[in-house]
Formats: sequence, C-alpha cells, structure tokens
Amino acid sequence: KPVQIIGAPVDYGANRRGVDMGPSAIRYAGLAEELANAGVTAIDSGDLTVPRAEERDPETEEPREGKAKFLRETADVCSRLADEVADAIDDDAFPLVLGGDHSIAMGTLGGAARDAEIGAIWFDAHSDFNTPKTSPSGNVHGMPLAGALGIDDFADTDWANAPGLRAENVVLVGLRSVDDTEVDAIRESGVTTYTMSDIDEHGITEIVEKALDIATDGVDGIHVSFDMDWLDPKEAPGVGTPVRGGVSYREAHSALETVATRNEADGILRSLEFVEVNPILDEHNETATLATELAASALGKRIL
Ligand code: DIR
Ligand code: MN
Ligand code: MN
Ligand code: MN
Repeated sequence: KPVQIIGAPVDYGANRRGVDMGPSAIRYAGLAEELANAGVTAIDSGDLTVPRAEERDPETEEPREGKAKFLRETADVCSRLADEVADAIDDDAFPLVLGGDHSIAMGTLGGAARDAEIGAIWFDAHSDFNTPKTSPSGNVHGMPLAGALGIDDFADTDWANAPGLRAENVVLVGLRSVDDTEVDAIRESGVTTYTMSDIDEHGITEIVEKALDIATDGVDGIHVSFDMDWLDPKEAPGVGTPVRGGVSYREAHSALETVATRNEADGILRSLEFVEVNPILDEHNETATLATELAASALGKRIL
C-alpha cells in the first residue's frame, strides 16, 4: 500500500509561531529518501492551504463559554484535512500526516474514523484533554483528544468529533504533563493511560504491546498520533512545549518498531501523524530529522 504524505502547516493551536514550518522541515530533512530507503512507496500530495495566523483574528465567537484561540480557522483546516485523509484511505493509500501543531489531529482522526470504528495510540508528554471551557492556555493543541471524543463542550462540535473513535480503544502512552483541569475528564472518558512511570517500571516494549492490545481490540484499524514532545527535549529540542523526563531516542524507535511489527502481522495501522516540529526553536533541524527516522521505523524499517 503506498503512503500518501499530507502536510498540515498549521500553528493556530500552539502558543508561538513556527510549528507551521514543520511539514517543510520534515521534507527538507529527507523524508522521501528515508522512506525510499525503508522500501516504502510514498506519494507526496503537498500541503493544505492554510492562511497565516497574522491575517486572522485569534478571537472566535464560538464557543460562547471559555477560550480557544483560532477555533474557526482550526475548524476549517481540520474539516479539509479529514476529507483528504478519508479520500486517501478510500484510494487504498496510507495517510501520513505532517504537522503542524497537534490541533490537526482532530482532522486526521475525523478522516480515519469516517465509516470505521478505530482505536488510537497517543504518544505525547501531554494528554490533550482540555476543552475551551477548561483550558488554562486557550491553545487548541492541548484539546484534540477531547475534541475527537466529543467531551463536554465539544459534544456538539461536529468538525472536531471523530464518530468512529472509541474511547475504550484510545491509549495515551508516556504522559508526564497533565493539567488539573484534564484529570476528571480523562478518568470519566474510559481511555487508558500509561505514564512515564509505567514505562520506567515495565519498559517501553511491554507498555506498547499492552497499548496495542487495547487499541486494536475489536476495531477496524488504529491511528497513531506522535507528538514530538513525547521525546526528551535533549533528543527533540525543536518543539513548542518541551517537558523534561521524556523517552530516549532508542525508546521512541522501539515503540514504533513494535507498532510496525504488529502491523506486519495484522495490517491494523490505518493512519499516522507526526506533529509539533518547530524548526525555528531547533538546532540543525534535529527534530524534523528525527521525525523522518521515526516515520521509517513505524512503516517497517529494520536495522537488518
Ligand atoms: C497544555 C499544553 N496542557 C495546554 N498542551 C500541549 O495548553 O492545554 N499539548 N502542549 O501537546
Ligand atoms: Mn499533543
Ligand atoms: Mn505534547
Ligand atoms: Mn511488567
């Protein structure tokens, strides 16, 4: 199955500019070559058209309660991204989405969960479970899981919701920064969480195997959403919200190799995205380079 690369050069959801350059940075770092070397056939369908943040007013009329910057613009981009992802799947291609900040996951999930029941694995330092009402920052990149699952004030936000995404098949892996405002929503939602402490205790392979068991149980496929801030900032400095104590270079590869091995056995992987690469906060485009290598691992690259 060919991989279809879709760029979403969006930074409406982040608290500073630059993550909209993520898709360019990842391509410049050699994504096409890295995938070709891994034996993966890839078609690049380019980037979605995204107006610059400066041309837009961050205030939105909706929701009436609470705060979510650039929500209208985010709705527009996510709707178009969902269509592209759903079209790619219809064409029997495998969507690989390049962010952009994590708000775009509502688009990817919306497309992947169209006419299908899916699970998801969320590799992220953060839980992304805020809503406009609860968010301390107003940044939509802290909200996409709540949006996709239709939690609280996202209940009627059609563009954000991924109808076929089942909370019982959603697994967050490697958490280490959760806002107080997110805790109850996470507990009530029925998702499974593994923190960095769980990885310390059991090791990355065991945790990812468990995550795969849960995410794949009874579904048509799974989405893997990979926030580059999941890694330790020493490995991935080019991200907007770095948090110390993340996974190592090798653990990140191992996690995605485990996903790839499972996918080789059962073909369960339906879509994949890498988000939050911000090259202007980076040195020598390190974080984008890492994203290209990780994409290859997820799509089946092996050391031997
Ligand atoms: C924080 C940061 N929880 C917020 N979230 C981030 O703004 O809601 N997610 N950075 O990846
Ligand atoms: Mn995130
Ligand atoms: Mn994050
Ligand atoms: Mn154990």
